[in-house]
Amino acid sequence: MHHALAVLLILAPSLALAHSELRGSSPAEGARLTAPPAEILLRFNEPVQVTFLRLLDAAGQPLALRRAGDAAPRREERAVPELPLPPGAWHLEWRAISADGHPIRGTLRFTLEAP
Ligand SMILES: [Cu+2]
Repeated sequence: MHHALAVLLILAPSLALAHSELRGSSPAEGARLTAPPAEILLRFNEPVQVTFLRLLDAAGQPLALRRAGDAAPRREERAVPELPLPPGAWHLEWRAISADGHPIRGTLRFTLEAP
């Protein structure tokens, strides 16, 4: 096989099937909130299967989250904190299966200011 064609055939699938991406969230990355969020929303560019969500305070202590949906792939994943968040720095760790079947992950950081 011609060498340039072989290279094209190897590269083409990975170009066509890019990983899904986080496109937005609520709270937004780096947000400074004055009231506890009623829910946390992750918005992706295409449906993904979220496999792991963990909300941690500045000391690394988790606060329980209730997932809003079932385990089906979705473009928007919602979770509700089971208690109102105390003020401080928070981060949400997430993992998902991208629409192309690959694992993706990220961390969303926001701060809840003291009243
Ligand atoms: Cu991928």
